[in-house]
Amino acid sequence: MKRSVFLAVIAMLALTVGGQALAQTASAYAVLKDKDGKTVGTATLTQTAAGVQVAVTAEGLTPGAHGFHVHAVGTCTPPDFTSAGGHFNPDGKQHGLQNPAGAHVGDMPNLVADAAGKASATGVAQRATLAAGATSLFDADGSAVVIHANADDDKTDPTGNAGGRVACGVVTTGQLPSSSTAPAALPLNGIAAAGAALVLAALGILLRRRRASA
Ligand SMILES: [Cu+2]
Ligand SMILES: [Zn+2]
Repeated sequence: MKRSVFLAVIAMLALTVGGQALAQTASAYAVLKDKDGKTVGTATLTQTAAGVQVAVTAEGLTPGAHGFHVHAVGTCTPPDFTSAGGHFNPDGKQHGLQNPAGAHVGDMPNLVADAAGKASATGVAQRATLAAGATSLFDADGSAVVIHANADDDKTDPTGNAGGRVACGVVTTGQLPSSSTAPAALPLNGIAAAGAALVLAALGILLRRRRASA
């Protein structure tokens, strides 16, 4: 029986440590607020081979295209959100996905709002990482996700002529809190699956030992 308690403790430790590591490196989120502090959207950030995928849903936008970027500083001070700095640009390139001298790591395709002002899209901040490194979104001053008033022309350095900033959210490590409107969190399923596998393995060892001693 002592052994089973020991195994259970090991399994719980593995789950706790594994879960925290996943939450710190594999995913992040941002709650997007407008100049009045009202939540107008959320973004879920996931590490991929190409960079950091940013899945955003937002509402209350003017219909049409809106510039959408990762900005260099994780500070969103209303009403103009200039505190978030310029586009995240650790490589020292020019702005624009269509600029031959581009692009910023934080550049992503326009977010397009429907007639009701709702938008959802998935962009990738190319070469960005949630882990440590030269292109980490978790550098010393953090980073922010910003939605602009106008369309990004994908060419004009350094802003794409996307106009003012209408929503801003600080990139935060971990899972989107359940209090905000959250899409299904896949990494949590991964943690649950790893936990189930560990418990099954522990049970298997126990059964084998019982059989051997019987
Ligand atoms: Cu921007
Ligand atoms: Zn840019």
